[in-house]
Amino acid sequence: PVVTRRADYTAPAWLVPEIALDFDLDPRRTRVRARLNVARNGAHDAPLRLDGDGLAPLAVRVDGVDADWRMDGATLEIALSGDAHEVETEVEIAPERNTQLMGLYASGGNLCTQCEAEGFRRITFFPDRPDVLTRYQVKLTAEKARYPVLLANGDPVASGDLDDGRHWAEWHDPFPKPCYLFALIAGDLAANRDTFTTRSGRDVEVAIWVRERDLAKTDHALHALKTAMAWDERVYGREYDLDVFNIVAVDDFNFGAMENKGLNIFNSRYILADPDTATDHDYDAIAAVVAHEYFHNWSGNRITCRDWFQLSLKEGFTVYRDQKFSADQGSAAVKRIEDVRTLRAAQFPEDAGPLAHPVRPDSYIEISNFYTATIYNKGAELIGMMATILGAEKFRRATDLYFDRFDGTAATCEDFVSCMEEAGEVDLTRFRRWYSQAGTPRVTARLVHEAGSGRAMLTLRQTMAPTPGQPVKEPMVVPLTVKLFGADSGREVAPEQLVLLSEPESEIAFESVGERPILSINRGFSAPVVVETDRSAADLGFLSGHDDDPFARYEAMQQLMLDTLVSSVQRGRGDHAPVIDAVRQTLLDGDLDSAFIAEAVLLPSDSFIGDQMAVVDPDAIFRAREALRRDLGRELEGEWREAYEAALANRFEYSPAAKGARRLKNVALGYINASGAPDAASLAFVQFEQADNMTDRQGALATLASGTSDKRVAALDIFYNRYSDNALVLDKWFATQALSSRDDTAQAVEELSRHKDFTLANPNRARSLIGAFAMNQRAFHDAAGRGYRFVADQLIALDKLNPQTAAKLLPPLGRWRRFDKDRAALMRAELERIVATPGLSKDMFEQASKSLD
Ligand code: DPP
Ligand code: ZN
Repeated sequence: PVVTRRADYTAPAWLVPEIALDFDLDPRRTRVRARLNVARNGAHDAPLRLDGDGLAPLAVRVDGVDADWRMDGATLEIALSGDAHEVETEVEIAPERNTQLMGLYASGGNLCTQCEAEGFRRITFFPDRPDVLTRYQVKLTAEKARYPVLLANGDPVASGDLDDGRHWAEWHDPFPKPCYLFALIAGDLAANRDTFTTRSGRDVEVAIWVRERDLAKTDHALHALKTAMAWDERVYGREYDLDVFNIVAVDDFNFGAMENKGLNIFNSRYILADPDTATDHDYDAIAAVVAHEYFHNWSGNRITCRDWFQLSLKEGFTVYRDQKFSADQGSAAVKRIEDVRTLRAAQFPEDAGPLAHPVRPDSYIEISNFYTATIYNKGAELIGMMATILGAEKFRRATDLYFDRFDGTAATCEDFVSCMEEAGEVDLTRFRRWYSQAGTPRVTARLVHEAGSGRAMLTLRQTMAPTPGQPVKEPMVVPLTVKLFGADSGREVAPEQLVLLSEPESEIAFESVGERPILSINRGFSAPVVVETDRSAADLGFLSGHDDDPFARYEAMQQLMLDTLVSSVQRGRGDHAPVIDAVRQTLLDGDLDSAFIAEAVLLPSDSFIGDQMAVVDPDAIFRAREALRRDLGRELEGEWREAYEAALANRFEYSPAAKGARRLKNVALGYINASGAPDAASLAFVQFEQADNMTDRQGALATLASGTSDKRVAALDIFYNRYSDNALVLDKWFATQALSSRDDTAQAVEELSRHKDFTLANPNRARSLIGAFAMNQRAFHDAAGRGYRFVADQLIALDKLNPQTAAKLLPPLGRWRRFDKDRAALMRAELERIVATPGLSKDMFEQASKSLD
């Protein structure tokens, strides 16, 4: 397979200022005529090369006459004599046979597109690279009865009926855009419409398009959209720029959603919500993704990426923007905790594994494999660190400069950082290493106090383990927010300050510290690093109850829990008392809100505990965690029941307070169940049956699904029958069982893969079973290798349909280095079997072969 390298970038030989596209739409046979105005870019005599994938030209004309052309592999090559020409091509494609869901495909009776990163070349011949910016004029023609709605990017300009039962519509997008932002939809859809008035007084028609029967589930997304539009005006000074903004939901989608100019296309799971079918988590995710795609209009569309190595330029920044947006809608502290948990669950393992890559990668085989937590979530942390270093005011000045200077262009990460530097009046030379070096820095912090002189010395040391292709690491710039509390008084003894650690080691002195200080560090998670301290259980207990930074408070509790669990795993037994005391203190703290309490008292996940250990022992981790859960359940049973009952009376409402109450209620239910209380299963079953919302119903179902009570099968059956016509809820039914902590989960999942509602053709469904199961550490890492074999079988089958989705599910199988010899050998054997599969996609080849190295 061909490796693409960042160092090889050259500007496009030909530009395409204008294109006219004419689609004759039909699921079996769609005719695509394209008229490109091409312009030679600079002095050279290179031919015009147009990317294609699975296309055969039916006609090629230059300036109206049949032209000389040849195919070079999948690329159409045309020799051109002048500096500007009109090039016409014609191809035929079959959307209904497109199982990759890249390009033009059929979903639920509609025709839709997904072009990022390289799907446009499956629709028509074109220089498929993000630095070719083109004005689009699009005509769609289709059978009217079947496809009454025809949408494309930009503004509608004309439409009409033909006398053969078909109709047509023309759309024009005045903003030059890369072809990955092209989109069209033909379908039988209904709209939830509204008007948004921009702050300069322009009216924008906004609409969310879904199938008629789902209309009632679109209010939340529509409200989120308008809230996001206003937020971007207020916080970043960015206004929407077209007269219409359309969002369409489809059921079969590789991504969560796509930011096509003026026509966002969404996976229906990030649009549809009502209390009966969507959890609070779903509601939050919908608002976040709607905002994310909307924000791309500026950070992504108006300013796009020069090449795909710059992907984090738009994704990291846009995730940062959507995270701040969500933080502004409710509890910023809880949002920060959730974001850090996601980073640790998805990105830290990536950085520590065979697929580690920098936020700005240097090479790829298949760019689809780089839509990763590193590009997105770590990329967002990089923006956050720069915002911290600059401060709010200068950060805003820097983003203004960036939007101003690079509007209408295809830019680079370097362009963004240089704006930060210029407007922020800081030197970010060394900070840039965050873009080029993979890996998670480890910072060791030691605090020594001399009682006599009142001086406290904080010694910080940073190290970073080698990653594939980067054996030696340079020191990073790590912004650490620190503060000291007095162990006796509990008061602040040194105010919060920002320390920029940029050397391998550095010392910070605090004067006039009269009592023994306790270190609070990486407050607010100011840097995406692992911090190691030698703080005692007592000090962590103190911070978990008293730190005034909510994140640091949460973090102290997590560290206390982790220390306890890791020592239990290693010694077979740990002292649970400090954790129980700290959890009690948090539970009974009347100043804390329920959402925060619920987050703080949750034990770290099996896999996060595993990440702390040299060799992961999934069974020992599971036992240690269950033992601590049981003791927490028993020792605090009264407190859990009180918390549970306090939340019982609430009727459904989507508000931060009501969400927090439900969160704490479900966490409490889990602990009551862990205590072994005889009535725990019936408590869960009553909640399951009486719930007026999906959060409570699924929370109860999850508790029952991990247990042994006779209510388990009943609840699963009731749930299935109640929602058998709702694909998104059935995904939850599959995922809940795949995440069960029962001993027979691997077997149950194998059986579920033969269930009549299971299909690999739908990415959500594939992820709900295969993806969820591979996250279930103990079940997936079954010592006999049953889980590995099952996942490999499924991925080999899925690869034939949808390589992109298959390859994204591979990483858990690639982490063999973290496990014992026997498991490692079993995992490697499956990776080898995948690599040896005839006809393997380059997506899977890249992921599996890199994982074996
Ligand atoms: N649609 C994906 C996202 O918004 C890729 N751009 O992140
Ligand atoms: Zn994005």
